[in-house]
Amino acid sequence: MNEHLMAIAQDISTMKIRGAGRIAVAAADALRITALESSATTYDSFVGEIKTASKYLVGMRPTAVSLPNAVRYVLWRGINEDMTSIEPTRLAVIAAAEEFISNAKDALRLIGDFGAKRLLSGDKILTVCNSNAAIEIIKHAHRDGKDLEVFAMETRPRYQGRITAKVLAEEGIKVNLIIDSAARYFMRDMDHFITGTDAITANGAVVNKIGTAMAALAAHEARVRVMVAAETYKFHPETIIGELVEIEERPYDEVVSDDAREDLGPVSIRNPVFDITPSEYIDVIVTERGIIPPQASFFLLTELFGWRLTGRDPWE
Ligand code: RI2
Repeated sequence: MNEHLMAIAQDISTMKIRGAGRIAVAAADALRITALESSATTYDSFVGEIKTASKYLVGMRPTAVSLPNAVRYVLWRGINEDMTSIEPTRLAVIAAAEEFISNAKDALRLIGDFGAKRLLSGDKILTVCNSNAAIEIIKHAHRDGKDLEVFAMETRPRYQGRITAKVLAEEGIKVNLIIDSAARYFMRDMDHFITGTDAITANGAVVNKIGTAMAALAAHEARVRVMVAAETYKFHPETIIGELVEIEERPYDEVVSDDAREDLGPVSIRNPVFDITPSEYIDVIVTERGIIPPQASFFLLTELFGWRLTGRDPWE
């Protein structure tokens, strides 16, 4: 397999490349590089190489649907079974990957634009983890001259909330870093809870970093609006035919040190990375196609994927 592709896949697996959007863009880029550098001499061996690379990539992280969706985008547009010559196929795969990457960038800009309209000067905003899409909304509103204050949940165990806090503070936004369990304490002062997502299901449930569902429940109880920022490639096509979203569980050493592990003896350390927020706790999902209620997820999914929903994965 292409060594650049394997390095990118490794970075996705170890979370050196993380964040559902960045993972998707990195996967599309890995396929672009594979197509560009392939030394295959026949159409069949070229397609075989791209499919093997795709299958390998989608196995790197199980929950973020952005990863298989990015790969689907490239394969559906790049590989056409009617085409039998290698060079046009290589160019089509490269073009599809470049198109995905460019669309992803445009989507972020539009999400920022649409979501920012719902924020008012003086608003206090809770965030979780580190989401480019959520950050884009906050930054956009700030650049529009709105005076905002952010409360960033630190997001144990990997503390991605610190990245969010730093990035927004660098923009000149007032930011407070809080421990995750302080979310309810501060909730009464919040106007919005803004989050990104790794996958949205057909029934409008939002899969996101562990702790999101707890904060959304507290927001619901306190009548604080919950806004989810999501490019449309975060919608999960297979949930429409009943598939469940697999929740990734990562190693114990993200939670405790080896010394603490030993000290705890037979205690098992569990580290699920994502949780599921039901649609009842979500007010709006901000996509590049506009703002939708979570209940519209089914319709958006059928529009996005249509007949392809029950088809075989293009890397099979
Ligand atoms: P953007 C992240 O997952 C977080 O859960 C974040 O909310 C989500 O991806 C979406 O991020 P992880 O890769 O695509 O850190 O909005 O596990 O950047």
